[in-house]
Amino acid sequence: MQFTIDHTCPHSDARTGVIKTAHGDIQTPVFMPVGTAGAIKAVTMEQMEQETDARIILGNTYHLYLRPGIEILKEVGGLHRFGTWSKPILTDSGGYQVFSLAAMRRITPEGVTFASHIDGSKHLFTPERVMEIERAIGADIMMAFDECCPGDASYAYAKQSLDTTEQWLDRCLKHLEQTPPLYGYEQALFPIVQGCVYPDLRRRAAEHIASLGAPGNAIGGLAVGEPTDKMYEMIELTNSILPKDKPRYLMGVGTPANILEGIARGVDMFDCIMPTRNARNGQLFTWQGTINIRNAKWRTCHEPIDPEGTASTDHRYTRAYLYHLFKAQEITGLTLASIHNIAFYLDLVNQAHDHIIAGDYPDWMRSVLPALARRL
Ligand code: PRF
Repeated sequence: MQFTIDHTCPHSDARTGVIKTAHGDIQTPVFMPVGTAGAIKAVTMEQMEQETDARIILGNTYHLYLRPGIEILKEVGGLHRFGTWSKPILTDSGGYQVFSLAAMRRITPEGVTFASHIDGSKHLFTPERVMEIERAIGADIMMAFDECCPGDASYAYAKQSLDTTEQWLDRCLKHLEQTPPLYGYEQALFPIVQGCVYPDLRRRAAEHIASLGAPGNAIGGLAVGEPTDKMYEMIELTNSILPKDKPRYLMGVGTPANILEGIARGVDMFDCIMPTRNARNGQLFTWQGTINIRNAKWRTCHEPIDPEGTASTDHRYTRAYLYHLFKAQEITGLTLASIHNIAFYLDLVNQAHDHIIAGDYPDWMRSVLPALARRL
């Protein structure tokens, strides 16, 4: 995997670049739509290709391991083939989903035992096991197995948690050195900086990870209940230490404003369930602000879903029609709203990209933030 930086912003830490993977190039900054169980909820792969500019999608180790299970994935040669997605895939390690979804989880230095949220069956995730699973899924980018501690964790808890995450990272790396990829192409491991909101822990984690020379690095443990200012402070601190010439991925973040602020602080990659989950609740992101399509004010609005939208469905269908679909609980409503929001998030990072190149990124960001925060 290779990362080249094409442009750096003279007024902020923003940059544009390209990540080269075995399944194609990824222009950065990039937003990665979340396909937890190997599907972007409510959207087909054809629609992802034709209606959005998605360049890489995310899968979750925790979910794919529980269902369909890695034997099925191995039989077909991995998730790219299983889901017919030929562009890059990144897998999260389960180090977050186990903590947010599984019941009865118990963390030991060895790993995490947990009960499946599907049938209550018991499982053990160790760093070695997670690497095996991510290899079998066939992700181009595999995330290290980490513990994400809550935004309000005590210093003592956060420190112990970071010790565990660092030991698990060493074990992930060692396991990968000793085992070849299953499908013959390169699968890059990204370490994850944890450390909660404690500057000395973040610094220690970032320095350790910077010394490893990984092909890319991630910032985890943010957007988990801490104040937004703290999140930005931790991003700045972490990015001041992580290598500049490697892609930086801010995990699970966030709102359109969070993404633009992250880009200004040198982040290249983002993922978040917000565009897809909020779409299913009727919330649409636009350059004019967010709208809730279930609001009665849209019942008679015969204007396009989004006159500025990049998806053809944004222009083909009207707000009144989408309002009707939501009211009638027609599942096509979920599809149209999800396509819209994914296309919007990709447009957001693409416009950021163009303004970094134009040299006016911070001014442009400041000019669009007020409208993005509006509720229409
Ligand atoms: N670790 C992992 N996945 C994540 C996170 C993390 O800290 C977050 C935190 N925002 C989202 N997804 N492995």
